[in-house]
Amino acid sequence: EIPTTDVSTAASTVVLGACPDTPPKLVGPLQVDFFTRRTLDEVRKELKGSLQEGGRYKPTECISKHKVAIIIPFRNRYEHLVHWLHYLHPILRRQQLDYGVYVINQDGDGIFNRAKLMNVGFVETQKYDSYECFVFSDIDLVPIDDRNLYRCFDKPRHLAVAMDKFNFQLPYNTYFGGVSSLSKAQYMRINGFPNTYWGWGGEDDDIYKRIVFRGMSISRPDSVIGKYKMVKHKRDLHNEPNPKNPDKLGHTQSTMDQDGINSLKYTVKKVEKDVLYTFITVDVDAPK
Ligand code: UDH
Repeated sequence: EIPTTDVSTAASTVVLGACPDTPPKLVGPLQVDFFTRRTLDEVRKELKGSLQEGGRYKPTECISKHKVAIIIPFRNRYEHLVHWLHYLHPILRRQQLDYGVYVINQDGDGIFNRAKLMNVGFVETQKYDSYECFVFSDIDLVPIDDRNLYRCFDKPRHLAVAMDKFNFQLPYNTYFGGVSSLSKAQYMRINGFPNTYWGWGGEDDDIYKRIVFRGMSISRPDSVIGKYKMVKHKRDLHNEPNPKNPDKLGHTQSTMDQDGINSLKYTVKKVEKDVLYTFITVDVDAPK
């Protein structure tokens, strides 16, 4: 006879408190290099124990106040993606965020549209969780100080303030490119980002103008904490500088109410959940 054991144990309830405002395990300046060759599989092995399917994480030691969707506009930058995942997941974990990583992949080989992909990310990520904060990051930018918090602030935030390629300075004062964060309310107040900046250039300045025209200003970390390394690369195919884009910037105030989250049209082609990220392929109706 097989002895029966009583497997019912008293439910142990562990009450978690809120995470502290300043995450206790941050280390400050980090070593970052892009010479080490890494494969996606190696990075998966490194990180999979701590992540949930779809590139999700939340702290087990406390309840995070910051539910953040990290949105990456993407096409054909797989090598950069591997570096980004290798460095960012541990940083975001130390920052005690409740977060998910969403790669918004432009389908086809039409002209690239960074800002439209970020709008798609804003809409699509809310189907996965009740995100209140959105961090928009280029795939080739890795912060070299983990005190640069990937969360939202009472003003729209520009995070990539001191990039190596700009000599660890802002290229100009109103620069809002690279990495930024906006709360849902801040984002809605500016009608999201423009959908009409095809090809390289201008869209980040348009976003900055939207913020100002809606009576907000931006916040930034200081230039020590806000340091970044960029993976060096050649200009991408189908993302040439578009000479029409700079001219559009003179009209942002009148176009921003018609061109944004309220006029966004796209089709999701495919969603793939990896342990490191959720990969969403979208048709943005790109001109050739
Ligand atoms: N992106 C892609 N694929 C593309 C184009 C852009 O994934 O084909 C994404 C990616 O997240 C990238 C971001 O969009 O980090 C911004 O891309 P960008 O080309 O506008 O900006 P970046 O600063 O390069 O990366 C500018 C051209 C650099 C030419 C350098 C020549 N030395």
